[in-house]
Amino acid sequence: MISADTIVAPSTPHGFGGLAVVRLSGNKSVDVVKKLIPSTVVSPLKNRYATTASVVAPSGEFFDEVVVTYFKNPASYTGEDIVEISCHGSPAVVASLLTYCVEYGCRMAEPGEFTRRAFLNGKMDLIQAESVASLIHSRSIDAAKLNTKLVRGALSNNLNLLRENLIKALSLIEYELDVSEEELSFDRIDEGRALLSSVKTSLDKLLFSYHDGRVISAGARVVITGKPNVGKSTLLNVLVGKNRAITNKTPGTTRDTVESHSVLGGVPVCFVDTAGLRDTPDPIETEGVGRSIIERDNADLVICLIDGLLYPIDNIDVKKLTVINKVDVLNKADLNIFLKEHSDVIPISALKEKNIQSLRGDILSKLLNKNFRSSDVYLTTKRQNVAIGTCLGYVNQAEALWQSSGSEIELIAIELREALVSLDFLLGPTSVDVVLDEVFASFCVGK
Ligand SMILES: Nc1nc2c(ncn2[C@@H]2O[C@H](COP(=O)(O)OP(=O)(O)O)[C@@H](O)[C@H]2O)c(=O)[nH]1
Ligand SMILES: [Mg+2]
Repeated sequence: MISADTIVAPSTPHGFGGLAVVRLSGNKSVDVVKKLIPSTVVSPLKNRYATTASVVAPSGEFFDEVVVTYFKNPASYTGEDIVEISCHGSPAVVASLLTYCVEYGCRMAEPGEFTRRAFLNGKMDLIQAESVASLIHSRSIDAAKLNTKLVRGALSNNLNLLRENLIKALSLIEYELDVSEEELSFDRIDEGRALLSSVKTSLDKLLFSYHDGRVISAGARVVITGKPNVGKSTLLNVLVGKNRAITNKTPGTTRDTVESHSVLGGVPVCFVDTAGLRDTPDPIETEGVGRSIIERDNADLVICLIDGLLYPIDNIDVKKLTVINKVDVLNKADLNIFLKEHSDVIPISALKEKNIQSLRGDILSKLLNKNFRSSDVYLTTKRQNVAIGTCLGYVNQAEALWQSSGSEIELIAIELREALVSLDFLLGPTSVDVVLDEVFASFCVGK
């Protein structure tokens, strides 16, 4: 499918740099470039060659010395004719170049439109397309590696295998419905059951992978809460390795939430410092406390910080990581007694940076499952998780029906078709009938 419009957009971020890349895609790309770079009329762009050339402004004036690379359709990212122009990296140069392209017949691209076209032209499926976006936004090398794997089709291949097994199971049923007058034979019952059970195992494994996949790919929000003056802001600063939040012995110093990014064992973490939780007549601080509560409720992990000078403490919540601060100024004997009674509490000194490395390890083990292996394939988005969950629901129903009498085989077919539709949300639609025709082609005539 080739779109009517030829689109243009900067492919590099806004700002000053050595180079900026402006990309065109569509069947008018080469014509637009001919107007922009008159020398390409005489010596046409060569497919997959980078050429140094001069851009001339519509006024006829020399504009910029650029490098143009042409990717002829269909062997390009979008499947259409693409021209990439590397110009000098000033936002003013980029803006003018875009204006000229529009003047010569391009339209400014919508967000994600290049990748959308790549999908529509069969260059990638939906998982690959959304992983391109996640790859671009990766905040750690592990996140980038995971998303690269998905862009290259690791999850799609996995799901295509599942799809094939579902279609095989469906073909057994369809065969019974179309051809056979008998009830499902025992061989076919066993074969179908085995297929469904293997599909179920794989779907379960994928669903389980979502938690870690999301945390690695999108990152985690770790919120530091506690009463005023316990050392939350000091802890934020030490965890992110910079003096981000103001710390002071005056209680109620932090009012707004303060965020700072860091990478912890491959997981991109956004640490959030919050206003200390207390009742206060100050309306600004009260607003801060309200924000703390919202942050706490939306966190992937809450670090509940307590002040060692103020214990005994109350309400240790097992779902949080409870950390006792200021151990540098605590009586050692008292602290040891306390830790014996509260073995889950992690002792630190944010100020003296004591036990911080071990706290980082504890945070990481709360964020990721124990058996996380970066070599495995993971679901990374909610959309994938929902589609796989839906698919599993239908497979479970199909399996339950499969156990009961042969008279209900039409119902099994309905469930299996629905299961396949839920995979279409990830892989793009494949007509089940087309695939079934293929499956039936392998059956002998008369069988
Ligand atoms: N002795 C000691 N003082 C600390 C420690 N952590 C923070 N403080 C001090 O406690 C006070 C309050 O710290 P701050 O980080 O602003 O607390 P917040 O109100 O919870 O954000 C400051 O004077 C810090 O220097 C620690 O580990 N040991
Ligand atoms: Mg603070």
